[in-house]
Amino acid sequence: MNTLKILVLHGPNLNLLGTREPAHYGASTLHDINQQLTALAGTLHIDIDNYQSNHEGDLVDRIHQAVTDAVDGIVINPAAYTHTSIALRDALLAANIPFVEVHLSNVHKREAFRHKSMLADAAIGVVAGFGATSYTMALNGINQQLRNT
Ligand code: CA2
Repeated sequence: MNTLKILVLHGPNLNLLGTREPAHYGASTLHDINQQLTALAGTLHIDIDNYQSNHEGDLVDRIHQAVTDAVDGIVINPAAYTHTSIALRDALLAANIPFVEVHLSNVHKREAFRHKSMLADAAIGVVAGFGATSYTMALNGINQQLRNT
């Protein structure tokens, strides 16, 4: 089986996971989530790169770098930038790399401003509401899509 390259991007404040707001975001830390993803990636022949930033431009730069690095797919939790960032949308469209949008919480059960995503209509799919499991579902989903299985 060929190895796929997947980039996982975590947006602003997700470095705080596990330290507060467990009712919305669960008890797992970002380190826990990255470890779970890395373990799953190992079973799926995926070369995974996990990256978190609190800065929109850093995330845009990382998406540009993904083109140079010949990344096959992106799993992204854009966090609050989901609802605001035309820059992330433009970067993902320009990169033309298939991506899955992920949320820990079910954004549709929350405030109205979280119901709008700047990225969702360009994504392969969206996974929301399963806590840390949203990420493993997204990685399994993008793996299946890219391998056409
Ligand atoms: O549910 C998600 O994954 C979100 O992307 C999380 C974002 C929120 O703005 C989106 O609407 C939905 C917020 C991430 C903030 O993460 C924190 C983690 C721990 C403590 C405080 C914030």
